[in-house]
Amino acid sequence: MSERALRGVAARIDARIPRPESFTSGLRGPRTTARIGTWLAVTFTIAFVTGLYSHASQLATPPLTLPSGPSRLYQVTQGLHVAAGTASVPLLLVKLWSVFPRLFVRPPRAGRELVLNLLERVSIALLIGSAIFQLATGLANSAQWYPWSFDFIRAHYALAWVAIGSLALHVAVKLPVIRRVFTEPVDGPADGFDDGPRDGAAEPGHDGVPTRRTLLRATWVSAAVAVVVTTSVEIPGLRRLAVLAVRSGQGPQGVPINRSAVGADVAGLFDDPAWRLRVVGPVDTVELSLDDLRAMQQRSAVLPIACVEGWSASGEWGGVPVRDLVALVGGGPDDDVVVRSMQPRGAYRESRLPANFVRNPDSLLALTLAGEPLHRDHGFPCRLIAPARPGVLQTKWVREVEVVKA
Ligand SMILES: Nc1nc2c(c(=O)[nH]1)N[C@H]1C(S)=C(S)[C@@H](COP(=O)(O)O)O[C@H]1N2
Ligand SMILES: [Mo]
Repeated sequence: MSERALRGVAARIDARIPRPESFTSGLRGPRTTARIGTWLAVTFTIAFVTGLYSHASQLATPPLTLPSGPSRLYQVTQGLHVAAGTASVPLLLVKLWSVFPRLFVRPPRAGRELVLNLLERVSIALLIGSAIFQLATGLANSAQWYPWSFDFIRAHYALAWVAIGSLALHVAVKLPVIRRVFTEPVDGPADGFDDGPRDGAAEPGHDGVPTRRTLLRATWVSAAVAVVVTTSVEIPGLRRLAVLAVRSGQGPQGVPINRSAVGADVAGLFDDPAWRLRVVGPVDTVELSLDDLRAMQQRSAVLPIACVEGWSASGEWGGVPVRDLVALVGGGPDDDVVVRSMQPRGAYRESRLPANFVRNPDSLLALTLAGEPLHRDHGFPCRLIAPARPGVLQTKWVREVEVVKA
């Protein structure tokens, strides 16, 4: 093909790609984008900080000592994490809509401008890509749907750094525009921008086109509704509104079930009369029957199960403080405890309780919930329940407790 013919083809393709002017809604533009963007920066920062905390909580040996109280700490931070992510979905959709025409700005021809333009586009592609990835995988996770083959925790954690890093860069680059936006009125004429209606389009607030203020309010309301209908949080009255939540708060003994005894392959093991709890320590190893455990000093505590997936529910648990078991086998106050389930396979069959959690008297090897022996699906004959701890670490159907050096 001759160069002329090539140019002809290129021109025809170019003519078919829309131009920013092809999009006529006057509701788009910096005054909309920067306001929604500010909210997104807030929700992403909340999700990032609470996500880091959740990630650290789930490490076998966290890099720093995390507090074992107040008992609802993890319930609150993980509730915030899921709520912030959920609110981000409508915010991100409206924000992407508001900047969509800018995708079709033709890049500069050459030189320094072209390089800078490409760099900016790469950073925005990273931001949008990682943001969509985080929201999609997080949402699927809270719906207990795992349609992928990669390790969710590692991928969600790694991409969190990409998202927050490219977000910080983006805010820094856009800071002059953002500052200007907040000095201009939301609606009506503005000095600083050329974001009014395109030729031939109706102005916001006229001829049936809503004002920017209306668009922004509708966006805030959709974000709030998305959170309320999906997040089954323990706020009185709110749970009944969570019609789209995966876990409603129903379940035996008032607490939902994550994995059942049959699902964990422990049916036939958990009610074996020969079951004994093995407690392994630096000085002694003892085997305790359920009656032995019931004969020990009992303690009760109201503690939540707070699943990483975002649901949570509190119950009154009764049982033996873990620290009493540690003392029984000669462990000390600075020892950690590893709790092992009789579940034959699965990621959550073992967890480690750091020493400061062991020292907390509300960390229980629970035998009862709501005053009754544990339901088989809540971990009969006994389970770990400790304050300020992710649900995944509240090991059910416990077989062994081992005292280990921190
Ligand atoms: N052995 C074992 N313990 C487990 C699990 C598991 O799969 N196996 N799931 C964990 C998760 S993810 C949660 S949220 C809680 C839920 O406890 P519940 O089913 O009693 O509400 O149990 C935890 N303990
Ligand atoms: Mo969970």
